[in-house]
Amino acid sequence: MRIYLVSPTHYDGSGALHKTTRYWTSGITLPYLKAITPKGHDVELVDELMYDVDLDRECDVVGITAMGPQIVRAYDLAREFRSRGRRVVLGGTWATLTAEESLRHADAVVAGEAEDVWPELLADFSEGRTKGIYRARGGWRSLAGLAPIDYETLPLLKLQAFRESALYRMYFHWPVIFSRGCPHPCEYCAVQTYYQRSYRTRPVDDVLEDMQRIKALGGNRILFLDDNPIARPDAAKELFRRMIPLGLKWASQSTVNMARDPELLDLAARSGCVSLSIGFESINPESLHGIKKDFNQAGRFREDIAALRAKGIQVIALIMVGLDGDTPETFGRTLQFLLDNKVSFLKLFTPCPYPGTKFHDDLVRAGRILDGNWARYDYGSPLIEPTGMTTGQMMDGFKHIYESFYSLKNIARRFSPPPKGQLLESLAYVVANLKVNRYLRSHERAWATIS
Ligand code: B12
Ligand code: SF4
Repeated sequence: MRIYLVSPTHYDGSGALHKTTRYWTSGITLPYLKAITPKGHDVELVDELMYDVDLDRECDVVGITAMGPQIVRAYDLAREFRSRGRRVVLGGTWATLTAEESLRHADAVVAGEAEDVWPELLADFSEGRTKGIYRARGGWRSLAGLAPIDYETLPLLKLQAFRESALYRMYFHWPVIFSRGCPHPCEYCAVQTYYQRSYRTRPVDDVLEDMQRIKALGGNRILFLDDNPIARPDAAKELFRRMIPLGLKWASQSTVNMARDPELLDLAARSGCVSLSIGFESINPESLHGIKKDFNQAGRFREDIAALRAKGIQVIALIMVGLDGDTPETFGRTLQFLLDNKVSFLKLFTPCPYPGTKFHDDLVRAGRILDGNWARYDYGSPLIEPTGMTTGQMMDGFKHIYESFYSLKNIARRFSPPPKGQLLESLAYVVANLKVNRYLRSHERAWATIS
């Protein structure tokens, strides 16, 4: 069969499609689905963030993935394709956690990991039938020997630009996966919900093989697409130790626990870690308790950030505002904390109740969800009624922190001095901060989409 795999973009505040001509990394969901597609099928892929989806493409099956607010566009695309006689499959985090709803928009839904059910689904489609929801079964499969993706045709990689431009080579981060899942209990999190708090790592040899393939293409900047690559510290230490001779630079998400294990942190830095996105979420212990993220221990953040900066690692802070336990007074303290500790980059979130999570279910029961339009389930929309402030105060505080954090004065303050060593990285971060400063001033709803 001819299979067309699509990663949709999302609609911006004005209802237009959010597009870009350049992106700092690329997803691997579609290349990986292509890699696990049984032989004999013809697979094409498109990421709508950068390219247009061809609604009239001659094909037998359209497979659509979706993250967060992209789900609304995914449903719209599904409708368009089905009206043209194509059969549509939806998969990914959102479709998994709302499988029954998603099936109303498609001929089939893959709920959970696709490895074992995708071939079965395609076989059914070939024979003109569908079972509706194809749920991954048989427990969490081993991650040894995952099908290798074709790195040269990553959907958002501009290979020509990569070959020709040193700036693009600094900008583009090659995606690699070390682990899947996360064992922590954070109640708002779609990841632990999807993976049911399971956690698996790939054999280090397999990961190094991916890195060698990237190096062979001239790449030396890696982005781990993991949510928590250090949940098994011994496995992470083995990986980092063996990465040292490769001489790569890498970035990742991580829990703050990275800063609390000196051996792990040292190996991370020596293996080329230059920046980490860390879900601090709140400086308020009570707010962390409310979302079951007590392991973060806000009282240690100051020391943690200092430890990371001392290793030359740029800290990207992920912070939620408007949690239960927050009051209008929390905004000022949060901003002060970010400035005093010289955080390099900030992503703010208003609480987002992703359907399927306990956080969502509790808020539905409490009647506190303000908006059921999935298109608004982005980083910065008022989706839940806060308890310690009005919704207006939450949004004003959100904008105030962003504006102040990215003001020219505070950019200068945060990078004086920059994290130890890695001066070129710091310079790149200053440029990124200046870009955000400009972007925030020129885009009304930029707050909701920084990623
Ligand atoms: C890497 C990543 C990114 C990268 C790459 C994005 C991309 N386009 O691929 C970056 C950092 C850019 C990113 C951005 C965003 N992300 Co993101 N991202 C992830 C992350 C960490 C890993 C996803 C991944 O690649 N996994 C590896 C692949 C192989 O696994 P997979 O995608 O799950 O696919 C498997 C199955 O799910 C299934 N499957 C998936 N799709 C489909 C489709 C079909 C047809 C089939 C058959 C099967 C199938 O098959 C695969 C093999 O088993 C996840 C967290 C997570 N662990 O899922 C968040 C996550 C998916 N992202 C999320 C969000 C919200 C976003 C943003 C919308 C945030 C924002 N507001 O900007 C943006 C969207 C940007 C964009 N336009 O793409 C949320 C989604 C929440 C939800 N309930 O939907 C997650 C769960 C993070 C979270 N903590 O909540 N993201
Ligand atoms: S630590 Fe991060 S990935 Fe893990 S459950 Fe909490 S929010 Fe989710």
